[in-house]
Amino acid sequence: MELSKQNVVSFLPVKQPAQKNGAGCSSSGGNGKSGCGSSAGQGDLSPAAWEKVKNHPCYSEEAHHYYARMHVAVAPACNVQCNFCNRKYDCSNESRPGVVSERLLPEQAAKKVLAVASTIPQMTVLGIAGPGDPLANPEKTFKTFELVAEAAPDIKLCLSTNGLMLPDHVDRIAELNIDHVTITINMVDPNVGAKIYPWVFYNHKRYTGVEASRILSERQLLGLEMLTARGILCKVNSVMIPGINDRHLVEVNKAVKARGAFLHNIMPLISAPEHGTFFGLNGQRGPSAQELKLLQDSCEGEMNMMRHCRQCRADAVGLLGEDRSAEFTTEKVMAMEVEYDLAGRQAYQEKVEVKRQAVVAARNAELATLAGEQSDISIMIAVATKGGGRINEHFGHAKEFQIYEVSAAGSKFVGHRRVDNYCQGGFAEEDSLETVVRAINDCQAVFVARIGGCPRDGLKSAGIEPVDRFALEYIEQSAIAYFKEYLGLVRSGEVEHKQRGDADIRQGALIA
Ligand code: CLF
Ligand code: SF4
Repeated sequence: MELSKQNVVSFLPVKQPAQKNGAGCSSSGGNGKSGCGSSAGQGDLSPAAWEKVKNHPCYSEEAHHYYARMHVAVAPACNVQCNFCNRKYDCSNESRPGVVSERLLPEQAAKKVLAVASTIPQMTVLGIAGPGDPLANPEKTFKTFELVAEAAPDIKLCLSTNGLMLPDHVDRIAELNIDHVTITINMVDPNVGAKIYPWVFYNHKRYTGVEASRILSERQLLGLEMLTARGILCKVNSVMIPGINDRHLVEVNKAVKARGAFLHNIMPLISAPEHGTFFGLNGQRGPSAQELKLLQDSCEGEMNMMRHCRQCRADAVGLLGEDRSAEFTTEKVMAMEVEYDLAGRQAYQEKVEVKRQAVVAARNAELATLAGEQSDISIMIAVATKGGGRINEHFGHAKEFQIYEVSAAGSKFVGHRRVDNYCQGGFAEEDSLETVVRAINDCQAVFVARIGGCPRDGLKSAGIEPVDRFALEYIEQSAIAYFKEYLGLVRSGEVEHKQRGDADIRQGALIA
């Protein structure tokens, strides 16, 4: 992207703001590694694997800007107790704590899937992820998948489980063409597990302590091996619990990689006391943004890391990060006349692919202008976006910021930060500006479609440059252009490059 003369940059001189968590940024810079968790698209995936992931918003970071998923909450029971879960709410293995989903019967769920698919043609994946464990409710789970497979054969089926009962159901999973399975594996050492799982209920008996975790771990790893032997793509979710399994997750990463897992999603523990979980009530903290990123970076070798998980609710609908479930309550769905238009969905998705290719081409063209660039500098940029790979959200309306790391190797999506939106009901909330600053404090700049004068000044005084001159442009292309300018200013001595501080991961209750 070439900049016009009016677009001459006004980078802020870098200054270090107060660091809330005290952990200095030691970001290692984007290495440009390709993979499913990166924005690099097909990369080195086989054509068969690419076909499975290319429009799955969780298995492909790039796809999550364009394609939506939905969950149906048909599985209420659970056979495990996790210390980060309050059983009043949805399964925290794939949901943030404190969320309650509307529970459905399989027939209601199937009708809901058709209703959503007819309204949201870019909805490509049905996941069952709770509110308990889907395989502690196998009949309801598989009945729902059967009904959907028959009525909407183009929708990918996706299952998320704690893994305890997985080996018993692998054949059924394969028969039903469920080719994406997530297993939450928080440990491979039962001594670590005993600090996370007070009990498991297996073969009509309750087990506690180390024995409970030994059974769980053996069953999880066996299930993973059985699935990958059948060519089913497996993602492993792990909750990062500082002081309990944070260092150990490197071992978990190696163990699941050795058993053929396709993708590893390390998620932050969310443990606000108001969620009423054991960890929340006992003061167990979650990781800071940089602690999470450093662990993800250290696990990123041959293994694809997922960094765009939104810890969705068990009845989530829409793009990751948005929640349209209120449009599809049981009452509304049951009253809807649904006509499943397969051809219409396919035509829509073909148009999405054309837009997606344009974004990739623009990014690659901009990246080519960095060829031969030698620099160790990397910066992080927060982006306000509504999707489509563009900078198209007003600062005050953003409920989350996507975070990109940019270096001479290119740009890379490295996470997102949830915030209370600054503009609430037309009024600016000064307290929420502070929350936003803490959430993106490790970023050099924030890209927005528009921004008002007050938040602009507040961001600048925190050392974060508000940038609206790339409004409506492509995110990665703009990030690379900004980085080039930044490097130029550092080299000319106008800006002194310093790594920024740490940032907060939101712990409070969230509705979506
Ligand atoms: Fe749902 Fe999970 Fe399938 Fe995705 S979610 S069952 S793999 S379709 Fe995705 Fe949501 Fe994260 Fe899960 S963002 S919580 S990883
Ligand atoms: Fe809660 Fe899910 Fe753990 Fe069951 S598996 S206790 S529902 S977090």
